[in-house]
Amino acid sequence: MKAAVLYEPKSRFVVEDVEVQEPKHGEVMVRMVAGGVCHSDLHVVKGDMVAPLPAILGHEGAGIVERVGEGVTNVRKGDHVIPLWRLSCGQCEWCLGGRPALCDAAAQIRSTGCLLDGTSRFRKGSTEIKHFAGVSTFASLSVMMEQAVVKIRNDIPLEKAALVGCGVITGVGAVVNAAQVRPGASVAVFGTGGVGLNVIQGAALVGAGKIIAVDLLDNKLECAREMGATHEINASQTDPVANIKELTGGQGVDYAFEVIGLPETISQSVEVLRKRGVAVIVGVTRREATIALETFPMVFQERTVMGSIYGSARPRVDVPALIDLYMAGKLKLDPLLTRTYPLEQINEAYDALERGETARSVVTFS
Ligand code: PAD
Ligand code: ZN
Repeated sequence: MKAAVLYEPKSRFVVEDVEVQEPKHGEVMVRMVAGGVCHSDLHVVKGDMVAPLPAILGHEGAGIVERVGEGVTNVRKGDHVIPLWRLSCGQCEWCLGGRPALCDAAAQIRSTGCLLDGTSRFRKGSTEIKHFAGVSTFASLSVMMEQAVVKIRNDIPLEKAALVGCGVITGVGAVVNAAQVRPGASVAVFGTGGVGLNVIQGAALVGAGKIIAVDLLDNKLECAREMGATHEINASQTDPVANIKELTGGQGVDYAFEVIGLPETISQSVEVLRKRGVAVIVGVTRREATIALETFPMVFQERTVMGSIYGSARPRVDVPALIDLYMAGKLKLDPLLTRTYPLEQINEAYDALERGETARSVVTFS
């Protein structure tokens, strides 16, 4: 099978033939149809986020079950599925407590680059190739745990459905599950890429009032308006903090979302809060990053700062529900999918993401 392998940080993807082994007990083999080009993989490429390498990256995607290992009961050959980059074991404290995105087994998979039995299903000659986040969606045939796939209806095009597996659930979930934005509330969103646009879409879905989009690029801000932003600020031309204060009568916003992953914009998202405001950090920074927090407003204005991983969602329930919303015409996926690339052009797809030319693109497999 063909896959995009990253051998070391700060290098390019190598698209090559990789040997894939049969799914073992509790595992499924998925024929990937589309793999989403999300910024989180780019953090690994740049060495800002550490993952066991060499690995087949990719964590957003959609495909069709090709084969199932022994004991698999949730899905069967031919099912359309979305891989979950945080699987939920269903047994740990976090899964049982309704927080499957924090599953302990998912953390183990991520840190080892292996499936739950501690081994990998990918090889290139004598070299073991690791799994990324347990899903490795940049592979024409990938193997993952049964708990890492969710079956979806088969009447949605899989390139569109792929986006739900990370960008959509992360962005919409940050609004609905993490912040629990109230109708009429004011919202600022720093960074309107593939994930930030879905924060905007989530805010529009729950009936937020002002939805203020902040980015450095006009093309992203145009897309933000299409997704439901009511105001746009180009932070390369003007101070976003002063501008947001001005747009809110000097008060600031009820909710601010940072969807870039930079300490300075995280600080800005806290600075723009009004009394009882909530800042949600979604963007992934370099591992060692810190921010300084002005403590007085935290206390005297009762501010909250929180993080959100995987939309603080329950993906097995939320993924099919989001797809139903799209099919009912209530969730936007079409304007998000800017481009489709063959897997062979994955490096070009990431170059275009870095230059800010695409909102979300997917790679497809011939
Ligand atoms: P993206 O590259 O599509 O979007 C980032 C956007 O930020 C772009 O539109 C940039 O122009 C804009 N930007 C960059 N610098 C600034 C700045 N100083 N001020 C304003 N705007 C700026 O990335 P993405 O949407 O795929 O991912 C965004 C982040 O979210 C990234 O750090 C990714 O790793 C993280 C992420 N987190 C989760 C999670 O569960 N928390 C899931 C998926 C992605
Ligand atoms: Zn992602």
